[in-house]
Amino acid sequence: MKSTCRAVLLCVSVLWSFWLSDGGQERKGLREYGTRSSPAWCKEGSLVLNKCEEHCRCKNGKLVNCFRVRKEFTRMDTKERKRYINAYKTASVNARFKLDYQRIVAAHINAPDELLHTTPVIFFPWHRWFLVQFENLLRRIDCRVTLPYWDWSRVAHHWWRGSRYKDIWNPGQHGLGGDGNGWDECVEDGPFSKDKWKLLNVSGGGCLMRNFKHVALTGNTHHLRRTLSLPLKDFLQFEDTVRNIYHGDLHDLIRGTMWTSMTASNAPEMILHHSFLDKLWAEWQKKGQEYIKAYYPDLPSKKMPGSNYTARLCVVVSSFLHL
Ligand SMILES: [Cu+2]
Repeated sequence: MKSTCRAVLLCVSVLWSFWLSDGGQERKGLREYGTRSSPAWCKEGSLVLNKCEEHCRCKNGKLVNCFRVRKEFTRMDTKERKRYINAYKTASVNARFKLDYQRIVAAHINAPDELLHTTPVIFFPWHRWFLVQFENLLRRIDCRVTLPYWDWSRVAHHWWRGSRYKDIWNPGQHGLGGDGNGWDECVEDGPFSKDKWKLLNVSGGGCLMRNFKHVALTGNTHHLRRTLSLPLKDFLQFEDTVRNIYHGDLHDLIRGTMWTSMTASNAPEMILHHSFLDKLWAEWQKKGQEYIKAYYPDLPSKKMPGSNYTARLCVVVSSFLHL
């Protein structure tokens, strides 16, 4: 009973992180905690950052109820974006972390595709579990890192654009590089270009591939607003729209490594895409107590493929965050 209460409490904290996640804005007015154990300025009730940049509440001179903040990638500053990309690259190439990186990527490859992506029972909870595994790994490299999300709805009509400094596909060290070349689809610019980074053997090895199809996304801001406003009874419609339209669109239009579930989990953009889908689910859940567990209490209590967690548990993200 006690642990259930704790899980629910922490869940709220993590969902907050999504509400606060519009780039650097939310940091205004927050003071960095540093390493002092009992900061004199820790004003009762104020919100402060701890040394891992978690948002914490100041209570009796101590920082409590700390939670992670996930931010929108194109609204993060250059330094934060580079920090994330460096952690991601370190995880994927450094011998200390590579096996764990591979284990997570392989979990997506080895779980049956139909189960993960065509059954509503598992799609949201499984990918939430998957993202937290990734995030925990990156935070072993730099504890300030959280998974960013990419809100593609804001650029739905030109999502492939990489020419502007803030664009996700920008070729700079703070971007993911752009489209693949016309013949073997290899990405040739940015931190994941073919001369700098390779896919794992479990996903076929070789270069990261993209083959952008310049077609606008269905999920523009208007479409998303409509989907999120669906009433509780239409949960299955909400889930189906996110999974089949929003989720599928990006995989099908980026193509290359993102195109099949046998390789997609090795593409850096997969994390940013799924992190946004997870945020959409979190936004749905924050509409009310009954939305948090809509549909999922009826789930079987079997463990999910590749995971020690049941889908039911992953409805409440922080119950396995170990914060
Ligand atoms: Cu997937």
